[in-house]
Amino acid sequence: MSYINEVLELVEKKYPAELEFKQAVTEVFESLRVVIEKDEAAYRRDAILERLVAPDRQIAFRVNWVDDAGNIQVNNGYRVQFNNALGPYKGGLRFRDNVNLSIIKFLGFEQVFKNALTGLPIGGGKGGSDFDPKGKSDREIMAFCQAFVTELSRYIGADIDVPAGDIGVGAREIGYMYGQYKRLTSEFTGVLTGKGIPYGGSLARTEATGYGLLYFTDAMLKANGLSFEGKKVSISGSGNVAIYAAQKAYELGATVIAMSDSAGYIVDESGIDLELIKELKEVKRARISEYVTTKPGAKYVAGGSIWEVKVDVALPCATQNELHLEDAKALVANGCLAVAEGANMPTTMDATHYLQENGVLFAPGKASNAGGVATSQLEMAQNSARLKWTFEEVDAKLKTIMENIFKQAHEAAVKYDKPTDYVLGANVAGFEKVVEVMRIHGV
Ligand code: NDP
Ligand code: 2IT
Repeated sequence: MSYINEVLELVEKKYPAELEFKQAVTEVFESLRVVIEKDEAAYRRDAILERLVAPDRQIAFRVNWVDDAGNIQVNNGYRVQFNNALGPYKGGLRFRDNVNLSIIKFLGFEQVFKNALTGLPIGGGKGGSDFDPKGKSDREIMAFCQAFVTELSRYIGADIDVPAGDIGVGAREIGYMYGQYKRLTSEFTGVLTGKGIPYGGSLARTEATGYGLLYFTDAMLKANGLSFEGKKVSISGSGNVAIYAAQKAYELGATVIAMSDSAGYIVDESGIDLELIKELKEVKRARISEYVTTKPGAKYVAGGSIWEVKVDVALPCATQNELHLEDAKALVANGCLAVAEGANMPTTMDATHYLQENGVLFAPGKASNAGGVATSQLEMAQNSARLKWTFEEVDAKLKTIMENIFKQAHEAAVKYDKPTDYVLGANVAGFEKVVEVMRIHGV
Protein backbone atom coordinates (compact mmCIF):
# COMPACT_ATOMS: atom_id res chain seq x y z
CA MET A 1 0.00 0.00 0.00
CA SER A 2 1.26 3.51 -0.68
CA TYR A 3 2.68 5.38 2.30
CA ILE A 4 -0.02 8.05 2.06
CA ASN A 5 -2.80 5.46 2.09
CA GLU A 6 -1.20 3.72 5.06
CA VAL A 7 -1.19 6.92 7.11
CA LEU A 8 -4.71 7.85 6.01
CA GLU A 9 -5.82 4.42 7.25
CA LEU A 10 -3.99 4.98 10.50
CA VAL A 11 -5.78 8.30 11.01
CA GLU A 12 -9.12 6.65 10.23
CA LYS A 13 -8.40 3.88 12.74
CA LYS A 14 -7.17 6.15 15.51
CA TYR A 15 -9.67 8.99 15.16
CA PRO A 16 -12.82 7.56 13.54
CA ALA A 17 -15.10 10.26 14.96
CA GLU A 18 -12.90 13.27 14.08
CA LEU A 19 -14.62 14.13 10.81
CA GLU A 20 -13.19 17.60 10.25
CA PHE A 21 -9.67 16.51 11.18
CA LYS A 22 -9.82 13.53 8.81
CA GLN A 23 -11.14 15.79 6.05
CA ALA A 24 -8.27 18.27 6.45
CA VAL A 25 -5.64 15.52 6.52
CA THR A 26 -7.12 13.81 3.44
CA GLU A 27 -7.26 17.06 1.51
CA VAL A 28 -3.60 17.85 2.23
CA PHE A 29 -2.30 14.32 1.70
CA GLU A 30 -4.09 13.86 -1.62
CA SER A 31 -2.17 16.90 -2.90
CA LEU A 32 1.08 15.52 -1.59
CA ARG A 33 1.01 12.31 -3.63
CA VAL A 34 3.03 13.97 -6.40
CA VAL A 35 5.79 14.81 -3.91
CA ILE A 36 5.78 11.78 -1.63
CA GLU A 37 5.59 9.17 -4.36
CA LYS A 38 8.84 10.41 -5.88
CA ASP A 39 10.74 9.52 -2.71
CA GLU A 40 8.46 7.31 -0.67
CA ALA A 41 11.13 5.31 1.14
CA ALA A 42 12.74 8.39 2.67
CA TYR A 43 9.45 9.88 3.85
CA ARG A 44 8.45 6.53 5.35
CA ARG A 45 11.84 6.05 7.01
CA ASP A 46 11.56 9.46 8.68
CA ALA A 47 7.91 8.80 9.66
CA ILE A 48 7.15 12.27 8.32
CA LEU A 49 3.41 11.77 7.81
CA GLU A 50 2.79 10.00 11.14
CA ARG A 51 4.58 12.88 12.86
CA LEU A 52 2.60 15.50 10.95
CA VAL A 53 -0.81 14.09 11.89
CA ALA A 54 -0.02 13.77 15.60
CA PRO A 55 0.09 17.12 17.42
CA ASP A 56 3.11 17.80 19.62
CA ARG A 57 0.57 18.00 22.45
CA GLN A 58 -3.14 18.57 22.89
CA ILE A 59 -4.44 20.14 26.03
CA ALA A 60 -8.06 19.85 27.17
CA PHE A 61 -9.30 21.58 30.30
CA ARG A 62 -12.42 22.55 32.20
CA VAL A 63 -13.53 26.17 32.44
CA ASN A 64 -15.84 27.18 35.31
CA TRP A 65 -17.39 30.61 35.39
CA VAL A 66 -20.39 32.30 37.00
CA ASP A 67 -23.23 33.72 34.88
CA ASP A 68 -25.31 36.83 35.66
CA ALA A 69 -27.93 34.76 37.45
CA GLY A 70 -25.27 33.46 39.84
CA ASN A 71 -25.22 29.97 38.32
CA ILE A 72 -21.98 28.09 37.78
CA GLN A 73 -21.38 27.28 34.12
CA VAL A 74 -18.92 24.67 32.88
CA ASN A 75 -17.32 24.63 29.42
CA ASN A 76 -14.57 22.67 27.68
CA GLY A 77 -11.35 24.45 26.75
CA TYR A 78 -8.68 23.29 24.27
CA ARG A 79 -5.25 24.21 23.02
CA VAL A 80 -3.64 21.96 20.43
CA GLN A 81 0.05 22.71 19.94
CA PHE A 82 0.51 21.06 16.58
CA ASN A 83 3.99 21.67 15.24
CA ASN A 84 6.73 24.14 16.18
CA ALA A 85 9.34 23.30 13.56
CA LEU A 86 9.34 26.85 12.24
CA GLY A 87 8.66 28.92 15.37
CA PRO A 88 6.45 29.26 18.45
CA TYR A 89 2.99 27.69 18.10
CA LYS A 90 0.71 30.32 16.57
CA GLY A 91 -2.99 30.27 15.84
CA GLY A 92 -6.34 31.55 16.96
CA LEU A 93 -8.87 30.72 19.66
CA ARG A 94 -12.46 29.94 18.64
CA PHE A 95 -15.43 30.37 20.99
CA ARG A 96 -18.50 28.70 19.49
CA ASP A 97 -21.02 26.17 20.78
CA ASN A 98 -20.00 23.49 18.24
CA VAL A 99 -16.28 23.52 19.12
CA ASN A 100 -14.79 20.10 19.82
CA LEU A 101 -11.38 18.45 19.57
CA SER A 102 -11.84 17.46 15.91
CA ILE A 103 -12.51 21.07 14.90
CA ILE A 104 -9.56 22.40 16.88
CA LYS A 105 -7.29 19.68 15.44
CA PHE A 106 -8.31 20.38 11.85
CA LEU A 107 -7.69 24.08 12.38
CA GLY A 108 -4.31 23.41 14.02
CA PHE A 109 -3.25 21.04 11.24
CA GLU A 110 -4.13 23.60 8.54
CA GLN A 111 -2.39 26.31 10.53
CA VAL A 112 0.97 24.51 10.35
CA PHE A 113 1.08 24.72 6.55
CA LYS A 114 -0.54 28.16 6.40
CA ASN A 115 2.02 29.61 8.77
CA ALA A 116 4.84 28.01 6.77
CA LEU A 117 3.51 29.69 3.61
CA THR A 118 3.80 33.13 5.21
CA GLY A 119 7.58 32.69 5.25
CA LEU A 120 7.61 33.99 8.84
CA PRO A 121 9.00 32.14 11.89
CA ILE A 122 5.78 30.68 13.32
CA GLY A 123 4.68 27.12 14.05
CA GLY A 124 1.04 26.03 14.12
CA GLY A 125 -1.56 25.61 16.88
CA LYS A 126 -5.18 26.32 17.63
CA GLY A 127 -7.51 26.45 20.61
CA GLY A 128 -10.91 27.44 21.82
CA SER A 129 -13.99 26.48 23.73
CA ASP A 130 -17.58 25.35 23.28
CA PHE A 131 -18.59 28.53 25.13
CA ASP A 132 -21.30 30.31 23.13
CA PRO A 133 -20.85 34.09 23.25
CA LYS A 134 -24.29 34.76 21.72
CA GLY A 135 -26.58 36.66 24.05
CA LYS A 136 -24.01 36.86 26.86
CA SER A 137 -23.58 40.11 28.78
CA ASP A 138 -20.28 41.92 28.71
CA ARG A 139 -19.62 40.81 32.29
CA GLU A 140 -20.28 37.18 31.39
CA ILE A 141 -17.84 37.44 28.45
CA MET A 142 -15.24 38.88 30.83
CA ALA A 143 -15.83 36.17 33.43
CA PHE A 144 -15.49 33.43 30.84
CA CYS A 145 -12.35 34.92 29.26
CA GLN A 146 -10.71 35.26 32.67
CA ALA A 147 -11.52 31.70 33.65
CA PHE A 148 -10.35 30.38 30.26
CA VAL A 149 -7.00 32.18 30.43
CA THR A 150 -6.42 31.25 34.04
CA GLU A 151 -6.04 27.68 32.80
CA LEU A 152 -4.52 28.45 29.37
CA SER A 153 -1.83 30.67 30.89
CA ARG A 154 0.12 27.60 32.05
CA TYR A 155 0.80 26.56 28.47
CA ILE A 156 1.38 29.76 26.50
CA GLY A 157 4.11 32.40 26.34
CA ALA A 158 5.54 34.93 23.91
CA ASP A 159 8.23 32.44 22.79
CA ILE A 160 6.17 29.27 23.34
CA ASP A 161 2.65 29.62 22.01
CA VAL A 162 0.90 32.82 20.98
CA PRO A 163 -2.91 32.61 20.59
CA ALA A 164 -5.09 35.15 18.76
CA GLY A 165 -8.72 35.53 17.65
CA ASP A 166 -10.96 33.39 15.46
CA ILE A 167 -14.74 32.91 15.39
CA GLY A 168 -16.27 34.48 18.49
CA VAL A 169 -12.97 35.98 19.63
CA GLY A 170 -12.23 39.58 18.68
CA ALA A 171 -10.68 42.65 20.27
CA ARG A 172 -13.00 42.58 23.31
CA GLU A 173 -12.17 38.98 24.23
CA ILE A 174 -8.44 39.41 23.58
CA GLY A 175 -8.51 42.46 25.89
CA TYR A 176 -10.06 40.51 28.78
CA MET A 177 -7.72 37.56 28.22
CA TYR A 178 -4.64 39.78 28.05
CA GLY A 179 -5.67 41.59 31.23
CA GLN A 180 -6.00 38.31 33.09
CA TYR A 181 -2.73 36.90 31.75
CA LYS A 182 -0.98 40.05 32.94
CA ARG A 183 -2.61 39.80 36.37
CA LEU A 184 -1.48 36.19 36.73
CA THR A 185 2.08 36.55 35.48
CA SER A 186 3.01 40.24 35.87
CA GLU A 187 4.35 39.99 32.33
CA PHE A 188 3.68 42.55 29.61
CA THR A 189 4.73 40.62 26.54
CA GLY A 190 3.35 39.71 23.13
CA VAL A 191 1.67 36.54 24.42
CA LEU A 192 -1.53 37.21 22.47
CA THR A 193 -2.05 38.96 19.15
CA GLY A 194 -5.02 40.92 17.92
CA LYS A 195 -4.50 43.19 20.92
CA GLY A 196 -6.00 46.67 21.05
CA ILE A 197 -3.89 49.49 19.60
CA PRO A 198 -3.38 51.25 22.98
CA TYR A 199 -1.68 48.22 24.59
CA GLY A 200 0.57 46.68 21.96
CA GLY A 201 -1.72 45.73 19.11
CA SER A 202 -0.63 46.20 15.52
CA LEU A 203 -2.30 48.63 13.19
CA ALA A 204 -3.96 46.76 10.31
CA ARG A 205 -4.33 43.46 12.24
CA THR A 206 -8.12 43.96 12.35
CA GLU A 207 -8.23 44.40 8.58
CA ALA A 208 -5.49 41.89 7.78
CA THR A 209 -7.32 38.65 7.00
CA GLY A 210 -9.92 40.28 4.77
CA TYR A 211 -7.44 42.59 3.06
CA GLY A 212 -4.99 39.71 2.64
CA LEU A 213 -7.69 37.56 1.05
CA LEU A 214 -8.32 40.26 -1.52
CA TYR A 215 -4.58 40.79 -2.19
CA PHE A 216 -4.21 37.07 -2.83
CA THR A 217 -7.33 36.83 -4.98
CA ASP A 218 -6.34 39.92 -6.95
CA ALA A 219 -2.96 38.31 -7.69
CA MET A 220 -4.72 35.10 -8.75
CA LEU A 221 -7.15 36.95 -11.02
CA LYS A 222 -4.37 39.00 -12.61
CA ALA A 223 -2.25 35.90 -13.27
CA ASN A 224 -5.24 34.61 -15.23
CA GLY A 225 -5.90 37.81 -17.18
CA LEU A 226 -8.78 38.99 -14.94
CA SER A 227 -9.38 41.70 -12.31
CA PHE A 228 -11.85 42.81 -9.63
CA GLU A 229 -12.82 45.93 -11.57
CA GLY A 230 -16.57 45.95 -12.18
CA LYS A 231 -17.10 42.47 -10.72
CA LYS A 232 -19.97 41.38 -8.48
CA VAL A 233 -18.93 39.64 -5.27
CA SER A 234 -20.72 37.60 -2.59
CA ILE A 235 -19.20 37.15 0.86
CA SER A 236 -20.54 34.70 3.43
CA GLY A 237 -20.41 35.73 7.07
CA SER A 238 -20.38 39.28 8.38
CA GLY A 239 -17.66 38.99 10.98
CA ASN A 240 -14.07 40.17 11.06
CA VAL A 241 -12.89 38.45 7.89
CA ALA A 242 -16.02 39.16 5.83
CA ILE A 243 -16.24 42.87 6.69
CA TYR A 244 -12.66 43.73 5.75
CA ALA A 245 -12.78 41.50 2.67
CA ALA A 246 -15.78 43.57 1.58
CA GLN A 247 -13.97 46.84 2.31
CA LYS A 248 -11.01 45.90 0.12
CA ALA A 249 -13.29 44.49 -2.60
CA TYR A 250 -14.85 47.95 -2.94
CA GLU A 251 -11.41 49.56 -2.99
CA LEU A 252 -10.43 47.27 -5.87
CA GLY A 253 -13.45 48.35 -7.91
CA ALA A 254 -15.83 45.45 -7.22
CA THR A 255 -19.37 45.60 -5.81
CA VAL A 256 -20.35 43.39 -2.89
CA ILE A 257 -23.98 42.38 -3.40
CA ALA A 258 -24.52 39.60 -0.82
CA MET A 259 -23.42 38.89 2.78
CA SER A 260 -24.75 36.58 5.50
CA ASP A 261 -24.72 35.37 9.07
CA SER A 262 -25.64 31.96 10.44
CA ALA A 263 -29.38 32.75 10.21
CA GLY A 264 -29.62 33.94 6.59
CA TYR A 265 -28.30 36.17 3.83
CA ILE A 266 -28.98 39.61 2.36
CA VAL A 267 -28.83 40.71 -1.27
CA ASP A 268 -28.47 44.38 -2.18
CA GLU A 269 -27.92 44.68 -5.93
CA SER A 270 -26.99 48.35 -5.56
CA GLY A 271 -24.03 47.33 -3.37
CA ILE A 272 -24.10 46.48 0.31
CA ASP A 273 -23.70 49.49 2.60
CA LEU A 274 -20.66 48.43 4.59
CA GLU A 275 -20.93 51.19 7.18
CA LEU A 276 -24.38 49.86 8.05
CA ILE A 277 -23.02 46.30 8.31
CA LYS A 278 -20.24 47.53 10.61
CA GLU A 279 -22.75 49.36 12.79
CA LEU A 280 -24.97 46.26 13.00
CA LYS A 281 -22.20 43.73 13.57
CA GLU A 282 -19.32 45.55 15.29
CA VAL A 283 -21.33 47.92 17.48
CA LYS A 284 -24.84 46.51 18.04
CA ARG A 285 -23.91 42.79 17.67
CA ALA A 286 -27.24 42.44 15.84
CA ARG A 287 -28.51 39.99 13.20
CA ILE A 288 -27.92 40.71 9.51
CA SER A 289 -31.69 40.54 8.90
CA GLU A 290 -31.89 44.04 10.41
CA TYR A 291 -30.13 45.42 7.32
CA VAL A 292 -33.40 45.43 5.37
CA THR A 293 -35.22 47.58 7.92
CA THR A 294 -32.86 50.44 7.02
CA LYS A 295 -32.55 49.41 3.35
CA PRO A 296 -35.99 48.38 2.12
CA GLY A 297 -34.63 47.90 -1.42
CA ALA A 298 -32.52 44.97 -0.22
CA LYS A 299 -33.75 41.41 0.28
CA TYR A 300 -33.26 39.10 3.30
CA VAL A 301 -33.48 35.34 2.84
CA ALA A 302 -33.79 33.35 6.07
CA GLY A 303 -31.80 30.10 5.88
CA GLY A 304 -31.05 29.22 2.26
CA SER A 305 -27.66 29.40 0.59
CA ILE A 306 -25.90 32.64 -0.30
CA TRP A 307 -24.20 30.77 -3.17
CA GLU A 308 -27.47 30.85 -5.12
CA VAL A 309 -26.81 34.54 -5.82
CA LYS A 310 -25.30 35.18 -9.27
CA VAL A 311 -21.82 36.69 -8.86
CA ASP A 312 -18.41 36.78 -10.55
CA VAL A 313 -16.40 36.09 -7.38
CA ALA A 314 -17.54 34.19 -4.27
CA LEU A 315 -15.68 34.56 -0.97
CA PRO A 316 -16.68 32.07 1.75
CA CYS A 317 -15.67 33.86 4.98
CA ALA A 318 -17.85 32.22 7.67
CA THR A 319 -16.98 28.67 8.71
CA GLN A 320 -15.96 25.13 7.70
CA ASN A 321 -18.04 23.15 5.21
CA GLU A 322 -20.37 25.99 4.29
CA LEU A 323 -20.02 25.59 0.50
CA HIS A 324 -21.27 22.18 -0.67
CA LEU A 325 -21.42 20.43 -4.03
CA GLU A 326 -24.89 21.83 -4.75
CA ASP A 327 -23.58 25.32 -4.06
CA ALA A 328 -20.61 24.76 -6.37
CA LYS A 329 -23.02 23.67 -9.11
CA ALA A 330 -25.09 26.81 -8.62
CA LEU A 331 -21.98 29.02 -8.79
CA VAL A 332 -20.76 27.32 -11.98
CA ALA A 333 -24.21 27.53 -13.57
CA ASN A 334 -24.23 31.27 -12.84
CA GLY A 335 -20.84 31.81 -14.51
CA CYS A 336 -18.77 32.41 -11.37
CA LEU A 337 -15.09 33.00 -12.25
CA ALA A 338 -13.38 32.52 -8.90
CA VAL A 339 -13.92 31.21 -5.37
CA ALA A 340 -11.43 32.29 -2.71
CA GLU A 341 -11.58 31.01 0.87
CA GLY A 342 -11.42 33.55 3.69
CA ALA A 343 -12.62 30.96 6.19
CA ASN A 344 -10.78 27.74 7.06
CA MET A 345 -11.93 24.77 4.95
CA PRO A 346 -15.29 26.35 4.01
CA THR A 347 -15.51 24.34 0.78
CA THR A 348 -16.17 20.60 0.93
CA MET A 349 -13.78 18.41 -1.05
CA ASP A 350 -16.32 17.41 -3.69
CA ALA A 351 -17.31 21.05 -4.15
CA THR A 352 -13.65 22.06 -4.54
CA HIS A 353 -13.12 19.39 -7.20
CA TYR A 354 -16.28 20.41 -9.04
CA LEU A 355 -15.22 24.06 -9.13
CA GLN A 356 -11.72 23.23 -10.33
CA GLU A 357 -12.97 20.78 -12.96
CA ASN A 358 -15.33 23.43 -14.29
CA GLY A 359 -12.66 26.07 -14.74
CA VAL A 360 -13.42 28.17 -11.66
CA LEU A 361 -10.22 29.63 -10.15
CA PHE A 362 -10.01 28.33 -6.59
CA ALA A 363 -7.91 29.80 -3.76
CA PRO A 364 -7.49 27.49 -0.74
CA GLY A 365 -7.84 29.12 2.68
CA LYS A 366 -4.46 28.09 4.00
CA ALA A 367 -2.95 30.35 1.33
CA SER A 368 -5.61 33.01 0.81
CA ASN A 369 -6.54 33.67 4.45
CA ALA A 370 -2.95 33.67 5.76
CA GLY A 371 -2.87 37.47 5.98
CA GLY A 372 -4.35 37.41 9.49
CA VAL A 373 -1.74 35.20 11.03
CA ALA A 374 1.02 36.88 9.02
CA THR A 375 0.04 40.23 10.51
CA SER A 376 -0.14 38.60 13.94
CA GLN A 377 3.50 37.71 13.46
CA LEU A 378 4.17 41.34 12.50
CA GLU A 379 2.50 42.26 15.81
CA MET A 380 4.84 39.84 17.63
CA ALA A 381 7.82 41.42 15.88
CA GLN A 382 6.73 44.91 16.94
CA ASN A 383 6.14 43.74 20.52
CA SER A 384 9.60 42.13 20.72
CA ALA A 385 11.27 45.23 19.33
CA ARG A 386 9.05 47.47 21.50
CA LEU A 387 8.12 49.70 18.62
CA LYS A 388 5.14 50.46 16.41
CA TRP A 389 4.84 50.55 12.65
CA THR A 390 2.32 52.75 10.82
CA PHE A 391 -0.80 51.33 9.19
CA GLU A 392 0.78 51.91 5.78
CA GLU A 393 3.95 50.03 6.74
CA VAL A 394 2.05 47.00 8.02
CA ASP A 395 -0.37 46.99 5.09
CA ALA A 396 2.52 47.16 2.60
CA LYS A 397 4.23 44.20 4.30
CA LEU A 398 0.94 42.27 4.29
CA LYS A 399 0.47 42.88 0.57
CA THR A 400 4.00 41.70 -0.20
CA ILE A 401 3.50 38.58 1.95
CA MET A 402 0.22 37.69 0.19
CA GLU A 403 1.70 38.21 -3.27
CA ASN A 404 4.60 36.02 -2.26
CA ILE A 405 2.24 33.29 -1.02
CA PHE A 406 0.46 33.40 -4.37
CA LYS A 407 3.81 33.14 -6.14
CA GLN A 408 4.83 30.09 -4.10
CA ALA A 409 1.50 28.32 -4.69
CA HIS A 410 1.65 29.18 -8.38
CA GLU A 411 5.24 28.00 -8.82
CA ALA A 412 4.66 24.72 -6.99
CA ALA A 413 1.55 24.10 -9.11
CA VAL A 414 3.50 24.80 -12.31
CA LYS A 415 6.34 22.52 -11.16
CA TYR A 416 3.89 19.63 -10.87
CA ASP A 417 2.21 20.37 -14.23
CA LYS A 418 -1.07 21.66 -12.82
CA PRO A 419 -0.53 25.40 -13.30
CA THR A 420 -3.83 26.62 -11.86
CA ASP A 421 -4.19 24.04 -9.09
CA TYR A 422 -3.48 26.36 -6.17
CA VAL A 423 -4.68 23.71 -3.70
CA LEU A 424 -1.84 21.47 -4.82
CA GLY A 425 0.57 24.39 -4.95
CA ALA A 426 -0.19 25.66 -1.45
CA ASN A 427 -0.13 22.23 0.18
CA VAL A 428 3.14 21.25 -1.46
CA ALA A 429 4.89 24.57 -0.78
CA GLY A 430 3.85 24.61 2.90
CA PHE A 431 4.70 20.93 3.41
CA GLU A 432 8.19 21.22 1.94
CA LYS A 433 9.15 24.04 4.31
CA VAL A 434 7.94 22.25 7.44
CA VAL A 435 9.47 18.91 6.52
CA GLU A 436 12.86 20.38 5.72
CA VAL A 437 13.13 21.73 9.28
CA MET A 438 11.63 18.62 10.92
CA ARG A 439 14.47 16.67 9.32
CA ILE A 440 17.10 19.19 10.44
CA HIS A 441 15.84 18.94 14.04
CA GLY A 442 15.98 15.13 14.12
CA VAL A 443 13.86 12.94 16.37
P1 NDP B 1 -16.33 36.16 13.44
O1 NDP B 1 -16.77 35.54 14.68
O2 NDP B 1 -15.88 37.57 13.45
O3 NDP B 1 -17.44 36.03 12.32
C1 NDP B 1 -17.95 34.79 11.94
C2 NDP B 1 -19.06 35.02 10.94
O4 NDP B 1 -19.41 33.77 10.36
C3 NDP B 1 -20.33 35.56 11.59
O5 NDP B 1 -21.00 36.38 10.68
C4 NDP B 1 -21.12 34.27 11.87
O6 NDP B 1 -22.52 34.46 11.95
C5 NDP B 1 -20.77 33.46 10.64
N1 NDP B 1 -20.91 32.03 10.92
C6 NDP B 1 -20.30 31.35 11.91
N2 NDP B 1 -20.70 30.06 11.89
C7 NDP B 1 -21.55 29.95 10.87
C8 NDP B 1 -22.29 28.87 10.34
N3 NDP B 1 -22.24 27.66 10.89
N4 NDP B 1 -23.06 29.11 9.26
C9 NDP B 1 -23.12 30.34 8.71
N5 NDP B 1 -22.45 31.40 9.18
C10 NDP B 1 -21.68 31.21 10.24
O7 NDP B 1 -15.15 35.21 12.88
P2 NDP B 1 -14.00 35.55 11.82
O8 NDP B 1 -14.50 36.47 10.79
O9 NDP B 1 -12.77 35.88 12.58
O10 NDP B 1 -13.76 34.10 11.18
C11 NDP B 1 -14.46 33.64 10.05
C12 NDP B 1 -13.68 32.50 9.40
O11 NDP B 1 -12.39 32.96 9.01
C13 NDP B 1 -13.43 31.29 10.28
O12 NDP B 1 -13.43 30.12 9.48
C14 NDP B 1 -12.01 31.53 10.80
O13 NDP B 1 -11.39 30.32 11.17
C15 NDP B 1 -11.38 32.13 9.56
N6 NDP B 1 -10.17 32.92 9.77
C16 NDP B 1 -10.16 33.97 10.64
C17 NDP B 1 -9.02 34.73 10.78
C18 NDP B 1 -8.98 35.93 11.66
O14 NDP B 1 -7.94 36.61 11.68
N7 NDP B 1 -10.04 36.27 12.38
C19 NDP B 1 -7.79 34.40 10.06
C20 NDP B 1 -7.94 33.32 9.10
C21 NDP B 1 -9.09 32.62 8.99
P3 NDP B 1 -23.28 34.56 13.38
O15 NDP B 1 -23.08 35.98 13.83
O16 NDP B 1 -24.68 34.23 13.07
O17 NDP B 1 -22.61 33.58 14.29
O1 2IT C 1 -7.09 30.90 11.23
C1 2IT C 1 -6.26 31.80 11.44
O2 2IT C 1 -5.24 31.92 10.77
C2 2IT C 1 -6.54 32.75 12.52
N1 2IT C 1 -7.60 32.67 13.14
C3 2IT C 1 -5.54 33.81 12.89
C4 2IT C 1 -4.49 33.23 13.80
C5 2IT C 1 -3.51 34.22 14.37
O3 2IT C 1 -2.66 33.76 15.14
O4 2IT C 1 -3.57 35.41 14.06
